[in-house]
Amino acid sequence: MSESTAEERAASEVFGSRVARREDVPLLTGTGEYTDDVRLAGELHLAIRRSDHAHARLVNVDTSAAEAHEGVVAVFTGDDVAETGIPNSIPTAWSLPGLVTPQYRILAVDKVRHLGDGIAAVVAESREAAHDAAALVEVEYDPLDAVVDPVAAVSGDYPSVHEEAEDNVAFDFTLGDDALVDEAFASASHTVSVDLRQQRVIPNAMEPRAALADFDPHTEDLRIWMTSQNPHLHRMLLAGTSLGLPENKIQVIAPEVGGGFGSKIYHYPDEAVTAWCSMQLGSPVRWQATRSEGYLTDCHGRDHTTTAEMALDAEGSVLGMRVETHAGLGAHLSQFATATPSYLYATILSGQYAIPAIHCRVVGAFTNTTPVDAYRGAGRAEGNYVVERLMDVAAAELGVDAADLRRRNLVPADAFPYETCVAVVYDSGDYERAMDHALDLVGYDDLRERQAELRDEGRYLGIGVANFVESAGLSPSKAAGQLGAVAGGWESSIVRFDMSGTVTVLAGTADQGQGHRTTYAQIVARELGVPLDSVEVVEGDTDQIPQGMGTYGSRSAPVGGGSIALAARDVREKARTLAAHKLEASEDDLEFENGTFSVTGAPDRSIHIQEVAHEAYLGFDLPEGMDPGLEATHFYDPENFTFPFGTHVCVVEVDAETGEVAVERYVAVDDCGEVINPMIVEGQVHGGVAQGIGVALYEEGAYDDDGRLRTRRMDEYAVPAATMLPDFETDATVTPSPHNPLGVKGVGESATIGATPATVAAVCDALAPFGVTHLDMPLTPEKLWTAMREGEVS
Ligand code: MCN
Repeated sequence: MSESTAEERAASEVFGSRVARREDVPLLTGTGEYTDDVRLAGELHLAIRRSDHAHARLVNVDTSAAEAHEGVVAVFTGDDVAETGIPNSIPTAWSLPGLVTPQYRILAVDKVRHLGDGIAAVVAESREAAHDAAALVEVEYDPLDAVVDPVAAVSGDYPSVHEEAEDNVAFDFTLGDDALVDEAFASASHTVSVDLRQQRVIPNAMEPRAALADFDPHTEDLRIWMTSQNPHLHRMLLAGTSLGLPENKIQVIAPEVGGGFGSKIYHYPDEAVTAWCSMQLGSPVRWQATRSEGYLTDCHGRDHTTTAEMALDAEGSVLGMRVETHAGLGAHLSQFATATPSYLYATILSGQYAIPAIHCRVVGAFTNTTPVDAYRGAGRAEGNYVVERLMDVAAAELGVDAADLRRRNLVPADAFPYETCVAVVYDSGDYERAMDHALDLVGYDDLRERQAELRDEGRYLGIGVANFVESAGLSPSKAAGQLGAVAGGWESSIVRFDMSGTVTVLAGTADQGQGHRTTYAQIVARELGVPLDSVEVVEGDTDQIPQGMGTYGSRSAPVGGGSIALAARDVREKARTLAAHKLEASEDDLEFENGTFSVTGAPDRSIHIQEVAHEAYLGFDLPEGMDPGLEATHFYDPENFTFPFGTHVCVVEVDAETGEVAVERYVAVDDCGEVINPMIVEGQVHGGVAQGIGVALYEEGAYDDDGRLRTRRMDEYAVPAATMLPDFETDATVTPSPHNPLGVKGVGESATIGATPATVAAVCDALAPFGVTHLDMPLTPEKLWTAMREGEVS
């Protein structure tokens, strides 16, 4: 909590303080405005009739009964959409060599490829009428065999999901030096191998996806409110690839967005269909996903099947790693479906360790399932999981302590910037310091003693240590472009003084719960020395904010925050010139502290930046050649990712009778460089740990062999409740990023990345007496009970 009100404190102290989140009052009192709260006169409601089969040819779609239903205004099919000649394509945003990119239409024609494929759009005067009529659309199918598993999909035993990819392979990606890895394995004293499943998980934002589209047939302007993590990207994709409208005729507004976790990055068919229906009918059209519809259509995460091997020398130094992964992509390529299991995954496989040789192959497979894309931790979670599981399996097989083996292989603090053998340069780090701190906090040595005592009593305590490193804030644009990205990694912000001295920040990122309105104001308060309360932050409206890339990949603090700081500094420099003019001093003789410019050695000759702003807008007395006004736009394109890191330790007890896991303690030491707001960072860590533990112990998006999603409701998909989690013990070390203007690194995904391997390690450690070295997630009581019954007690 903030100890004093922010405005009473010197502005320079605001950055780094536990300022209370400004956004919480409307969010917690129910007065925030979400897409579903926006009301327009004459709104119609859209329901999308989805497929009854995971894989089938469409023989006939009869809409007559639906059209006759009371209240129905129109029913459209995929053929109706195609006839209007729009581009009709949901694109992928990252190309890879040899990538197969079948057309992903906004409504299906000819064939359905998963249960979420839309077949007809039913627009009615009420939501109920639209849903009732959607059920009346009569669809005749010619069913085909479905495939849900990424390894089976490319085996040749199943029909093609797309004609363009007969073998169901969308891409076959490799990174690293194969020959060097072979040499490492040939010279190794020990080699270990593990087969891993990183199961499909389903994002669970509190607010399901929604859109309200309003097309004006006279001006041909389209305004769309939607649950978006990146309104400008949605504007660009609606314009260029799905609807074919001029970009400057579209306004995308993301009001409050109730969580995203990646799922609201993407341009989905549903929002495009909503807008297209509004264009056909000239009326506002609203679509609101139900929770089950979201489970079927929001991009899922993970879905990796991996064989990973590690080669070590006699002292336990890692010599090399070989990784082969089949990544399920689902039925269609979503925007980052190609980047997530390739560049975001393979480039982080070195983890925190100095590993001289790594080779990774990833086969991206089409399956008859919901498209898979980035989910919190995306790619980096999967990569860290692989190297951390290998560390644990190697430690068990070598008979050494898992923390010791990790320590032996850490990249040393004096080796930064550190170039890995998988094509990235870690900007800064002190891995051992964070690891020592986490082990101290948890009391690692004492815990090991207690573990031994409890084992004698037939109780199974497990201690899991996970080190992780993450790439946060995708950049730089030039390199991303060379690797296949179709958009850059920059961010853009405007910092604007008003005449009365208040400041508005227009940011191209888009909050879904991360607290940008607080932390961005903290940045500006420090840079400009103005009270926190005089700074307003605006996000999420493409008509107010000219350009932006959005919020994902933990980029808002390092990239968005960087652009805000640089824009504020541009403003400060213009203000300095004007202040020097007013004070009749040289700019070089001016000091700037807490918002006041003063002449060195003559503190009574001073002027506050808010007064300077007033003068800038009066325009009566400006230096020669200076234009009126005080604002700046800054596009910031970082020279590298930032690489946050940390060590998490999970302590569990597994009930020998039931297989139930009790998480007893959870210690997280995170390093995200300089911290703008420690309370917000802790909140991010808490949420991330909860999600990471959820993946390890409870969550799985499960299909049956016919491609039917078995987990279609919240009571079928186990999201952890607060009562299932311990109090989290969090702390931080601070290793600033050397290239970021604020020294910050991202934190939004870190804890998700650390928590999953730490929890799995803890459970496997608890079951070590039963000969267990690895079990696949989710670690359900049944799975553990069976492993204990089948295992040999040592
Ligand atoms: N921050 C800070 N100091 C730092 C780093 C970050 O004070 N050194 C603050 C930032 O200013 C911001 C928050 O922490 O208020 C998260 O910043 P950042 O790590 O830049 O992440 P983003 O804001 O870009 O958020 C994206 C990230 C991702 S990728 C997912 S997924 C995720 C997450 O954030 N989804 C979330 N956290 C979430 N939190 C909520 N409540 N809801 C989601 O959907």
